[in-house]
Amino acid sequence: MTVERTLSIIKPDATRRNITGKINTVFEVGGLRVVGQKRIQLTTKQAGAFYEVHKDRPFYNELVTFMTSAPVVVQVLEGENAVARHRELMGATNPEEAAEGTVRKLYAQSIGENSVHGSDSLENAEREIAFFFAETEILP
Ligand code: DAT
Ligand code: MG
Repeated sequence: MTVERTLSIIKPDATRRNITGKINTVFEVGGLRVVGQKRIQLTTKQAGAFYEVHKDRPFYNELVTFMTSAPVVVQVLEGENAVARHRELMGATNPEEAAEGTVRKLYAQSIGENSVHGSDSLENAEREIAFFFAETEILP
């Protein structure tokens, strides 16, 4: 049994549609717990740095513009195998390929406006959590 933490972001398409609670219900029912949470407006600089890994991809500018288009909810989720479990509950990047019952199948609007971000490895989770949260802001 490995309890992990992962970084979750509820994206602008979802804050705009007032469905952050519906999304977190999927995560909570799925066994994850919100242990840190804030609603913030990302700057272009922050969004660009957060998604730096994608800087050479054709969708990078579109992604940064979208992520700064409305507030986001950044949160730390904790639970058994949280990194993989969260990705499972999110569903595939492209909502057309996402499994039934996943957040992206239920709520995503397109491959770009896909409602949620989740860390893809434990190493990235640690880095991404530290990007947004001080240790004192995480309250299990
Ligand atoms: P994920 O968010 O599932 O980890 P990713 O890391 O490959 O997916 O891409 C990061 C985000 O970039 C993704 O959530 C939405 C956007 N994106 C990815 N592929 C895209 C594409 N082909 N067209 C437009 N946006 C895309
Ligand atoms: Mg990713």
